[in-house]
Amino acid sequence: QEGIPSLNHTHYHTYDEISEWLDEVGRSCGSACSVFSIGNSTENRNLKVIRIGSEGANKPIVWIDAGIHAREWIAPATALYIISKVYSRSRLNRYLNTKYTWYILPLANPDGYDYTWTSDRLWRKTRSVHPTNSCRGVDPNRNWGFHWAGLGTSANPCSENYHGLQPFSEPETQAISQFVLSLGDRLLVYLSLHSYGQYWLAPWGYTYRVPDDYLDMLYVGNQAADALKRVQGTVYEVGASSRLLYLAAGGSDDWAKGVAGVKYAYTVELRDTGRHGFILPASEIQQTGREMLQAVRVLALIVLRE
Ligand code: ING
Ligand code: ZN
Repeated sequence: QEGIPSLNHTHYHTYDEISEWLDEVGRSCGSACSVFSIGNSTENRNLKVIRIGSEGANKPIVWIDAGIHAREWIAPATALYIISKVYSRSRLNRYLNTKYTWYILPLANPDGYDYTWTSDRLWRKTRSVHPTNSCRGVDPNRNWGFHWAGLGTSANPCSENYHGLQPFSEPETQAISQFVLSLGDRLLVYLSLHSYGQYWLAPWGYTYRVPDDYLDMLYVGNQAADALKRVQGTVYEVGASSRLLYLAAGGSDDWAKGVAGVKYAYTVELRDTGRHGFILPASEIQQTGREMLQAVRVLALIVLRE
């Protein structure tokens, strides 16, 4: 814990606060981490990633992104919690950071996130402009280049599930996908944090069929959910997103598995199950973070031993 600036996990933070904190962490962590931008949003905000653990030629990589959807505030808050704890110098962390390189992007849709603070708390999409239409934004979880514009997406720019004019039309999904591809075959785990519902979701989203190695994914997902439950009893359901939720093509985990070839690609729907929904009280950030951190650690340990 020593060394990096602390962050208050009892309330949510603005884009500027998060951005500033990440830079401070980057300045103070020495060689143990590095903070850099992988691209820019439509409104020119940085997409800031933190790498934790040294870069080693053969080290496996865990990727975590959060905030693809603007209104799902608990997702970035949980990513920040994980960053502040995964970095701490406990024996387990030292072990995990020696074995793995972690890449975490807490705000995958910074324009949308900022907009939820200033104008519309329930905004979901990006903030890109479509000249032929008054509605703004694309659903960044329907915009990825795998079965793009398939089932569960919309061609209507005013829809919450608008897939955009083409795959990766959004600078955010474009930049993230390019960076994820650059990580190559050392990338073993892709996690995308959303809310809400308490689900640990595996591909596919574009079809009711499941991947060939679905049982492996289910096994690891169940281990993560069990670890999460052991912390304070919170229950997450594990399964394919098309079966537990609905069909949705062009999602990031489908792309991570189908195109980037990441075996363990999941979308996690964090707390709660609907009582507060997207407006989860800030008093639940620490508990959500604590149980999720444990799930992620166990997942990493299992995948390593395989
Ligand atoms: N849910 C996800 C959504 O984008 C999902 C569900 C997961 C779809 C994985 C596709 C792939 O609709 C939320 N809450 O965003
Ligand atoms: Zn979402």
